Amino acid sequence: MRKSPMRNISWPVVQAAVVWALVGLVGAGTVGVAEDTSPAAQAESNQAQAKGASSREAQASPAGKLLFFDGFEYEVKRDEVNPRPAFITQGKWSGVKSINSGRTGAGGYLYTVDRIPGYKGKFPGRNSRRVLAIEGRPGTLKTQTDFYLAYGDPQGPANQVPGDVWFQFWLYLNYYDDPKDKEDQLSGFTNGKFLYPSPDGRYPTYPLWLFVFRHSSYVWLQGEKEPREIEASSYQEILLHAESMGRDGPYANIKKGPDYNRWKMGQTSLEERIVANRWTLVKLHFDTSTTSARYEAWLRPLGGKTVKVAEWIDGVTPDFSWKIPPDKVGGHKVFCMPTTMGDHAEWGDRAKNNRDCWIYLDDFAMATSEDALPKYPE
Ligand SMILES: [Ca+2]
Ligand SMILES: [Ca+2]
Repeated sequence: MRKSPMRNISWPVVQAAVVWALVGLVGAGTVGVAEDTSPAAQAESNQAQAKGASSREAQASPAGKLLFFDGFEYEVKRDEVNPRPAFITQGKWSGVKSINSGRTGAGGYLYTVDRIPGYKGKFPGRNSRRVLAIEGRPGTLKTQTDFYLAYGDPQGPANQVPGDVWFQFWLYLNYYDDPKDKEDQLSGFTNGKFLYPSPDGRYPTYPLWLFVFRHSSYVWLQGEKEPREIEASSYQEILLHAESMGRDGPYANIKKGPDYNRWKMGQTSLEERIVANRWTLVKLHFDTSTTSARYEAWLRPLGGKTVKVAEWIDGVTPDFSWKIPPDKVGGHKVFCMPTTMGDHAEWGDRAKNNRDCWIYLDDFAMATSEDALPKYPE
């Protein structure tokens, strides 16, 4: 049972249901009646916001639609409890759970910053003066986190996160040893979900895909005969990993893998990885809009080149299939980011290895096609 991260989610997200009731729904109801807070209006508002920064690209891509964009150019404080922070009022996220939003059991902070300890360069986002800080404390607290920003309305329509969906964001894992010991951010990373969608808005759930960060991963490198498990070279490096298990058995099927690994889609190239103290652009494509599914991922370091690091395509990737049952085809209502990091205290010794981490994120975007995502000159 514990081998599957899909099942590990169970307890933390029990609380998510409560959050939906308290923060997501009640929160939306407290907004003035003049303000349209429907997801469609929010997406439009955010799209307009993004267009302001990238009007040329938006005009040049009539086919695709930018559904959501947040550059995190607003202030959310770390050391002040606010149950309805600017993530909701300005960022248009539908919910938030963190220590500093006053939620118990969160195990982490979510806030925005205008500087990163130890980092001297510019932020990589459009006209960026602020970025999101994701501070996970599974090491200090010796248990799994359950903190997140939520997108989408569980009472709203299906496919608010479309079946064919693109995500893109800049990510920075900080490892900074302050000589004065005032701003140490000695991140380590063992494992954690990062994008956790739900088909019906409820949690825990079996999404059609789950995007995970891992220290140990199941990769199948191009040119190699078989997939294999590998460990990242340090805890300051993160491997991308996607899963598709399904309620009635694994949908993704890596045919040369053992039963317990058949749905774990690791990187297919290690030419690029997420490493500490460097901004990396992460671009993701999930398509479960037909019975034949796909997952692709690209990484691009700031100042570097784009490298495709994962390709799992039903009908194309050899010795692999990913068939979505016809009645499950489509997308999801909501997603949460990041949710769980580290292992739960109830799982015994494993939680002893948990580590704290400081992840920074800029220009989060979700779109219906690649050409609608913000572009950054190489
Ligand atoms: Ca920004
Ligand atoms: Ca230090």
